[in-house]
Amino acid sequence: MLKEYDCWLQKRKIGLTIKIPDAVYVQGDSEIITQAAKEYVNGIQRLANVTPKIETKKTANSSLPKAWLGLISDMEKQALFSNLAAGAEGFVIKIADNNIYIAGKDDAGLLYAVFRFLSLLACGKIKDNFEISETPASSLRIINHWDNLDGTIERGYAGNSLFFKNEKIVYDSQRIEDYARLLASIGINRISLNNVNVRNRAKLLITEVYLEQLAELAAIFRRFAIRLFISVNFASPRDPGVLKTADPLDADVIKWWKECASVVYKYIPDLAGFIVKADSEGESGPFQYDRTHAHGANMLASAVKPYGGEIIWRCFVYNCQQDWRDKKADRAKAAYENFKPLDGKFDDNVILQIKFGPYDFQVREPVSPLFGALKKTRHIMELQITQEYTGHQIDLCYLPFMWEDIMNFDTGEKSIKDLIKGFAAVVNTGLDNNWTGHTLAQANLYGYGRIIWNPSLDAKEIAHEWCALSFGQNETAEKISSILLKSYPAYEKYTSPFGICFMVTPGLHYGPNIEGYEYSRWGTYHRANVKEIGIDRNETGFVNQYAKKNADIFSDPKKCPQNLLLFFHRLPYDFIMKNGETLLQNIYDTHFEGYDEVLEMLEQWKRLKKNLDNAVYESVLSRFERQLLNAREWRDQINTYFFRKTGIGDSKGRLIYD
Ligand code: GCV
Repeated sequence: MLKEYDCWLQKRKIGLTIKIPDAVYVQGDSEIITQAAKEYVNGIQRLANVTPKIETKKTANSSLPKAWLGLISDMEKQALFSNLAAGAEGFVIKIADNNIYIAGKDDAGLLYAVFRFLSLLACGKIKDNFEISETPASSLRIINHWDNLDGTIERGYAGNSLFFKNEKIVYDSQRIEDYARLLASIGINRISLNNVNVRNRAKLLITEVYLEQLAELAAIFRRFAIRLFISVNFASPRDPGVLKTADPLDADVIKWWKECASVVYKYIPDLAGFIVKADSEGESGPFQYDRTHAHGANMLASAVKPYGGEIIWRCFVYNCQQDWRDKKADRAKAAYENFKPLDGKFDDNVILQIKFGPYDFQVREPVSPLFGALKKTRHIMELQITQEYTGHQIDLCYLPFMWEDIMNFDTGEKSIKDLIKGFAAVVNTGLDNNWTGHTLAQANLYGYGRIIWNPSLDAKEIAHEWCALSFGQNETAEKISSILLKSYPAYEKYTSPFGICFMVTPGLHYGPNIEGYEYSRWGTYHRANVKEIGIDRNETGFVNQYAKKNADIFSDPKKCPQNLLLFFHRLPYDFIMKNGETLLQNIYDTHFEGYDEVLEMLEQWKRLKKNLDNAVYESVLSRFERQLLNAREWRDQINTYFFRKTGIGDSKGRLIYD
């Protein structure tokens, strides 16, 4: 039975496909290698209920088969891996003559190899003569927390912060170790703990007020090959009693950040660096001093450079005071307009972090045109695991379904999976016992790690893997996997139609409010009237931010992918879609279908009752019941809205609440 807390690292006696050797020989004694050995022993205990004996060189009995853990460079001497290669953080696993060889390219690679071996073992894939070599596709695999020092989490739906409470660093070290284990098991190698909106006392995280304790947290993550980033406030030097300015070209400001970095690195010598949200949604930034974002980022980069640190600079910069009457302004254009002209002007330890879409983590947006446009600047993609716009972990929405599409998007030159070598994601975890609020939302955290490690994996494979690891290799797992795969299309169908975005309740971002953002300052309008809906993004010029190949597709309503039609075009309700029906009829149909699909998922879940742990069954059931209400609300409000605007009913005669 699933123990929610253990996520995909369940204790379960599996049918073994190889003989597990009695001993494990560990070569190397670094902190991470020692952890890797512990994980091997614990993993074998939880899956096979035996405890392998750890051997060191001196005690090793070389004649017996063993599990061999070490670095590839050491094991290579035995000419074991002649046909397999691995790059940084990669590994090789090989089974031969009752021996298990688990070898990392480096210490982190060994840790990942152990977790991979255990998950393959749990899935029944390890057989005699098995060989595998893997290297992560991305070198930066980051988790961003938006945790506040008071313990709340911005856009968090799984309880309070794992790290902070009442303006203090407060944590359960066993729990943090368990968290680090979960993250390392899916290959995460960087984490930021505090919100990018760095307010009040969070500004002091880079001072001796908090650094000692932060260093203790860093030490736990370090054993799992995870390095910390800290979110900082660009305007910190301007705080009362410090300086009068935060101008990045001011000598005192430069000195202030250098001194700050020297203190921070004294406590956390391997700190990965700082993350900055500047000139964004009310946060200060270089614009206030007539400086560019390159000025701002490079100034901070030079402060952390002596210590090998990096600056992650977010590109979520847009005018959040827009006037809805101004038809020329287009928020979708902002990231490209702000950062493309600066391409090549950033220092080499600056990394731009760009949200995957031009808006803000919507259920359906095109990939931002900034990907593929930046040629001379390091940049990574920001995803959102926490379900801010995708159902608050009340509604089931399996996100790898969307991420698979993003990975395969061709920027005109290369696909995202070939182009982007780093990802960050706002995480969905908190103090809830199951970490993610909705137990099935664990699949989103798992899926993030897996897809950024290997972007060629598809959502289906990941769902199967997660279900098998969480529920065992059985029919129940298969059924849960099929529910997961239905969930994203269903969510997309019952919420805002065809890529139009932002019909959610303002601020909260759960549930429908069709015109909630229509007359506000946020710049996310759909401009529906009695005849038509959408923004013509040929007219605003947004389409031309893409490479020609994509601009040609997006600019033409006949070629534009249908799920993005209303992102790119302003269309009459009688526009004929691919299925020969009008846009309006398609809106009605998708909304009826979306609701029905939630109902079907709920019924499928009910049929699994006898095979599931009761607590898990009940908690997921209650969420499906709430999701059904939400889907009904969306269906009825959207359909009613368009029925009342157009006066044209459903051709199939279904009830629309007018
Ligand atoms: C951390 C959206 C969210 C904000 C978030 C912001 C960001 O606007 O609603 O809560 O702030 O994105 O990514 O900085």
